[in-house]
Amino acid sequence: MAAILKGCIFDLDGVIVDTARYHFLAWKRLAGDLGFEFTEKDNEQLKGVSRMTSLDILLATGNIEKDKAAKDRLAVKKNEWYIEYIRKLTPADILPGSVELLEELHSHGIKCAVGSASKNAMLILERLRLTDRFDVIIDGTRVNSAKPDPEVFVLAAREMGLRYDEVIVFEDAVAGVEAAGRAGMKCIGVGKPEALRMAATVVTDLSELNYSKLIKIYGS
Ligand code: B16
Ligand code: MG
Repeated sequence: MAAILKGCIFDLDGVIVDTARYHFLAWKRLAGDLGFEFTEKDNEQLKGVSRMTSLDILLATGNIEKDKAAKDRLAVKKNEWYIEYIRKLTPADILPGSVELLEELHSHGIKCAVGSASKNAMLILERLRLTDRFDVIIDGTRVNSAKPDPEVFVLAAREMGLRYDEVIVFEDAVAGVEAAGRAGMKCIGVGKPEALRMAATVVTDLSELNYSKLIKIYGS
């Protein structure tokens, strides 16, 4: 029997809200403290990957080696700066089409989840006043393995009580698209088509989607 779409799993940073800018500003500041330049292009590699992997990439960019304790301190510092930015988020920062799509999906009985690598996801959702719009929230505090490992999406589907072939994932990062693929989940890329080639379809933002378009993509 053909599977029916029953759930949607949304990545947070880059799909529901553009926090990549704030991650960049905080990482750039850290790089500045360590004495090297960190560009927006360098920052592309950090999208969707965990905080500690991001730090490893940043240190490699600056040719810097640190022990575990020093890395932990740097990650805390970066996160403090990042939190200063995200505390200022308001519902006006929600990316176009997100609220409308969530409302429409709920009206059709489709469950909605967040599947984010961020350990700050709860704070971000609170600031955006979106917490109650999701049936399930899986964030970086709930998983052992970061994207491209599929754990975050697998847990989200499981908590929604759905099979992997009954959900669609929305992702802006290459690591996230790969994670969805590894879980056997259909994935819609949000962002640039050239970067998200593994996704079933790529949209600029969620305002390009509605329930009937999703059903078509899901069935294709
Ligand atoms: P944090 P997502 C990811 O969130 C970001 O895309 C990525 O740039 C960040 O390093 C990661 O969260 C960890 O974030 O430092 O807040 O725990 O895109 O999976 O929602
Ligand atoms: Mg993302």
